[in-house]
Amino acid sequence: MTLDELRQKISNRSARLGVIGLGYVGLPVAALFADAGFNVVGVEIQEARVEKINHGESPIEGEEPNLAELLEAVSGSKRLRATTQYSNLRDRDVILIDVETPVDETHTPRYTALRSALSSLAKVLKEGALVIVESTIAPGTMQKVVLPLLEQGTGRQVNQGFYLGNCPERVMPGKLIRNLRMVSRVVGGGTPETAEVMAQLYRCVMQADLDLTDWITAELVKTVENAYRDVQIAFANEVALICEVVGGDAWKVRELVNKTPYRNMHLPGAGVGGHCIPKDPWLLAYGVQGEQVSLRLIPAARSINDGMPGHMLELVCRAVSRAGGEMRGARILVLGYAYLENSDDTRNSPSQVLVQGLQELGAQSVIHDPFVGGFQGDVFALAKDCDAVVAMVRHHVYLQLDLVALKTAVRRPILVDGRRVFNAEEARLAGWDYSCVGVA
Ligand code: SAJ
Repeated sequence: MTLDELRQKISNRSARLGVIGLGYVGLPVAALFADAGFNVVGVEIQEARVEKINHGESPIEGEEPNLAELLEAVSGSKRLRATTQYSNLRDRDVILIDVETPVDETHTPRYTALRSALSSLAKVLKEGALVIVESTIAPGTMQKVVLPLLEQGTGRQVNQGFYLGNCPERVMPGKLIRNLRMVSRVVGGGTPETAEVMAQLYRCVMQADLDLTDWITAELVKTVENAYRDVQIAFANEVALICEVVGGDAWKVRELVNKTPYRNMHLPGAGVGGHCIPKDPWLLAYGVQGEQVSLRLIPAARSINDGMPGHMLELVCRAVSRAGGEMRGARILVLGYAYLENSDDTRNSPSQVLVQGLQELGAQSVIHDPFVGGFQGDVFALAKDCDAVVAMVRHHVYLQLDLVALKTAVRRPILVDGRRVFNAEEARLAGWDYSCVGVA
């Protein structure tokens, strides 16, 4: 199949699509293309997810507007089918790869899932098919990892026996469908013509800008945009630590700083979690490993943000000590286990680090999270006999929490706020020993 033939098939929606990895990215992507009229096969290793999706149900909890309805519609129309078998990709004209690309404890990318997907795909890849990597990858990965695996696995040359692109996703939990439709994307084609065909495909499901470029630029833009955010958050967290010791309120300082033109100070908080921000700066850094450049700001920002759950633990220890208690044997209620407000996603969540720290001090953690399975109990029952309450996630349900009632449940009215969920005056009027990250 030539790119011109593929253009035709995209134009009349007869192109058969494959999506590898039906997670937070792959599933909404598959559903959107199916909804746009394409026949889509999704390959997913988790059998349980496959079953749910084939029954038109979303395996993603949390508030994801439109996803459930979309899945139900496309499942009914039989335009989206999930499977665990790569053999179902044999007749696919375009394959999107949406597998995880984590970094390990040494901050080295772990491309196991990516390599496995590429090797399995290469065995069945149709002549002339277009492969698009949507996962976030370190600069240089398309050239050094993806391309060799596909050429060796298929025995064919890129731009002749198959076509290859990189179009990093820009989804955000809670806005999966909206972002896929409305947020611009960088389209990195192996050749300008490949980028054009990729853009034609994406225009079938999105209304935002498509910036056509090459592989390395697409890899850089994605990792830089998240490293940028991580550095911005780290700056806010460092200002929070300053305010705590000099007698300020970082939240107020931020509001006033941001009244200055061209300022956009981010929110301080209990830490930085998720599958993007903690990882992508390390993917960017990996791209220059061994080169004559030593990165200082990006690793320092990671260190500051990774230190915030420990700082929350410190604030809890100080408050318990102020009340004459001790951490060993203390019962601590942790409000929020997801990494982001109103999401069920717990990947790299700061709460996990806090709970680990509490355990190491001999304290007992009691976890509540309205979105995370296993932690959705009654917050007042969980608060019973607790020595402190720590707000780690700004889930909307906590904004209406009755602090007067909650105080009657706990043993010690200590409230440590990692996301400025509560109003300090209200908390103190309700009898709480209230402290907040970034406030003296
Ligand atoms: N966080 C702060 N302070 C902030 C913003 C976030 O502490 O000012 C924390 C959050 O609590 C969370 C972590 O950082 O633990 C990440 O939050 P996030 O809002 O960046 O959400 P993510 O991880 O879903 O990031 C995604 C990214 N999108 C993609 O990679 C496609 C990021 O580029 C977006 O900027 C971000 O969503 C967004 O704007 O919502």
